[in-house]
Amino acid sequence: MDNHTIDGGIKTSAGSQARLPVEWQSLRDWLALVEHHGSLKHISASVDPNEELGAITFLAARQANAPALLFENLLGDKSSSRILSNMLGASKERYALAVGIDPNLSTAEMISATRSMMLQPIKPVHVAKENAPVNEVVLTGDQIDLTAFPVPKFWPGDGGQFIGTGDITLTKSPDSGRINVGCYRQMLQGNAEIGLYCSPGKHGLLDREAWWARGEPCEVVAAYGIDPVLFMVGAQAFGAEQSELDIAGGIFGRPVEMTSAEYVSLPIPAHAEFVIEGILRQGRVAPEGPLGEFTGYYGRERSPQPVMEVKAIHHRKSPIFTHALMARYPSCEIGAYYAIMRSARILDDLSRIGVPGVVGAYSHPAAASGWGLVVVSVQQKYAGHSAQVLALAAQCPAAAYYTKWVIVVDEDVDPTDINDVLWALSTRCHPVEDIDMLRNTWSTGLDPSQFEAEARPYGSKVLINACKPHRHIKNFPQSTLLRRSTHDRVVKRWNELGFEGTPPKVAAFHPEKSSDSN
Ligand SMILES: Cc1cc2nc3c(=O)[nH]c(=O)nc-3n(C[C@H](O)[C@H](O)[C@H](O)COP(=O)(O)O)c2cc1C
Ligand SMILES: [Mn+2]
Repeated sequence: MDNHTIDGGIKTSAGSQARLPVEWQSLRDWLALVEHHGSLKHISASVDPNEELGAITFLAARQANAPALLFENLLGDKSSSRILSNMLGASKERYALAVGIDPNLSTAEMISATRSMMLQPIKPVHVAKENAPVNEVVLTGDQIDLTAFPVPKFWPGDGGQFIGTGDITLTKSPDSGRINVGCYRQMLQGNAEIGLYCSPGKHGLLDREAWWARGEPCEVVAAYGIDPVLFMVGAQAFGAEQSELDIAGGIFGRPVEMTSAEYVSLPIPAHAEFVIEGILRQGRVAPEGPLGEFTGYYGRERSPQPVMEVKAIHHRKSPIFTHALMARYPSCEIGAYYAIMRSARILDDLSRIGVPGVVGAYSHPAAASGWGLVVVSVQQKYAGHSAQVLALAAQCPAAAYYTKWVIVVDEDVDPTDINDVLWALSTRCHPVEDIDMLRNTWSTGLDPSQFEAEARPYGSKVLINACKPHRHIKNFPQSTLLRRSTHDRVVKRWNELGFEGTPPKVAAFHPEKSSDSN
């Protein structure tokens, strides 16, 4: 196929994984690209941020290909702010438009393209304050009033208004200086105060504990209007000493532009829509939550959580706040992009360990945003190989958190195709032989299946071997495959037979032997 250019100047060829640096710089540029692809809906009617915005997002996003929603008229707002929801959601096309790959690639191809772009980190660059669009408006001291901006409450049982859901949150390690970017929820606590919920093991929490252990406050920068690449890397688990800013640079194919803050020593993203600088002091807590979460439940009771003192605000005029509705798939903001990136990270972990024969992996987004279930495919090369891959996948850093169901399948089963996976589970797995359990694994206070709530961070996992049993692999019943010659004849006659378009692709064929060929 001919090369074609998608807006933003990204040259791709259909079906190819080649890519050039992403040319869009800001959320606004990216939205123009998304709009050109018919994947952005402007909502100009007045909408109440109090539950109505959440309800519209939930209903509009019940389809995986639902557009991103830009709310332009928020009830009671005098700040000319706008809110973007379903930014990426369950759309793998918008993921592709964010990272500069062909939106027509299959999920498996997107995972492999994502692996290569995440392996080439590029450090951020500094731009002067006066050249940073985020500094169109800078507010400090008494000028700070977060209640002047529209802040949604999403679900009827939410414990407050959440200003940070589609956010990125920067902290620094006091030991190494590494800047972490995480996406952690933030509840409005006052004009200049914001609650911050980080679950155990998250890097933002480890950084803050490290500052407090030195008797010093922890500086924080949070951005609530952020481009999709920074948002996605903030939401993904990378190594504790890796800076997600470098990973984002690798994905863009150029450095992320950062500028200096007014109060804290952390940098701020130069092209963000809305940024706050804050300080977390040990012992300063306030009741926080609950929030209707990615699990589809109010996962955790209201509890005391650290509060940020807000020291400065930077924003573009008429800022766009990014908001992430947490809900059941596909209405959840943790959707296709998350599943693709997590799967790429799992494949990286397995390849770093050096285990051979791993072919593919997928964290299905309908399984609690890709956190609930991981499928890995392997070409079995020796006795015990599939069990080895299964155990390593279950506890590798990219897959360990939350995951309850870990499944290994043979290479002829596509992990991204849930129909294929269910077929393997139902025909190759002998439950009494092929299931193991892990106990006391890394999980979260948001898992609704455990009681009492204190037990929730201790998870468990089921390891399911849905590969052909290696002992019997030679005489395992043959699966029904088309004879290549017959297949080719049917493909040629496809339109003559009255079918439109091209027939589905078939990867494997009946083994031809002289005895059974026609
Ligand atoms: C929309 C969204 C909201 C999230 N909210 C939280 C949260 O409130 N607390 C939390 O600990 N993790 C939350 N996460 C998950 C973290 O962002 C994710 O685990 C990430 O890896 C954290 O960064 P870290 O690995 O650098 O700690 C959220 C993720 C997304 C996409
Ligand atoms: Mn991190």
